[in-house]
Amino acid sequence: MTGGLLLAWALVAASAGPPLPASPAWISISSEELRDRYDTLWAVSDVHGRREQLETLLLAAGLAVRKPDGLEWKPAQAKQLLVVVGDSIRGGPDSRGVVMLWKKLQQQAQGAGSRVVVLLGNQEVRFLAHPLRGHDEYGQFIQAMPVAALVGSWLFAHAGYFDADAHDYFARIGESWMRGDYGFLLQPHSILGYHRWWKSERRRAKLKKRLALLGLNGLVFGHDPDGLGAKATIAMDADGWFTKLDTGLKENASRGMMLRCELSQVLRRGQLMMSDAGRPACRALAPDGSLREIPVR
Ligand SMILES: [Mn+2]
Repeated sequence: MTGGLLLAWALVAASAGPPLPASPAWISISSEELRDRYDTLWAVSDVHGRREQLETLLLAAGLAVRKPDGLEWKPAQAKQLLVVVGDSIRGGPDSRGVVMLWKKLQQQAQGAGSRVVVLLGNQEVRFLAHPLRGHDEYGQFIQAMPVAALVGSWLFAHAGYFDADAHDYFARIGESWMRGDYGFLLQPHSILGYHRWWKSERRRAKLKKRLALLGLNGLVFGHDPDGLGAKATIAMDADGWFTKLDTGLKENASRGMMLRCELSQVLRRGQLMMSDAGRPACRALAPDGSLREIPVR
């Protein structure tokens, strides 16, 4: 290795700080665990109570089968990791049906050698903060939802932006989540609440720096149906740092999509690569089962 290359490598290695500590308030899945346990990484967000549209997507993805009592995880469907990036509830007609389906699929996926991770969105936090929320199965499942997931080198979080040092910010998330005090997460500029931060180049640059300090190189988020300026579709930014998931199910702007990443294609030398020579490395699954190239914005 030449001196220049060695210096460049040392600078890159030194730029990442320590990883986040473990916490029940977020999920951490290392690149090694991804490589060893999963073939495919899926993500969906902002289902907003549209259970029928969600079922169509899960069937099209081959992750679920229809049984007389509703959808079930496909028994042989192993090595699939599905991350649900918040706002499963409110907007459409069947929030309870969506949450109970996640609960059932989460249990069945585990038995099949797969995993379903269901994260909080601002709508779930608003539900949890309400004094009259139920403490039944529905309320308990929502209360147990983590705030974010660190999967390989990507962060999955509903709005995605955080305006502080990552270790400080996640420490505060952990404290408030453990206490069941949702004021911090309810703030309009929280990691679950901040609308349209992606419109600001300055914020995008700041967020990239904060993610890089955690050793991360990508964010997958929902929350804004026009995220990155793309409506009714999943989209990726030109630098391959941001993927937005919300396709506008809340307002019936689309029938929904799921992000699908083949880990053999996107996992390179311990890092997830969102883009490959400027083109998105993942695909968008449409309700008709077709896999589409993700538009770049
Ligand atoms: Mn939202």
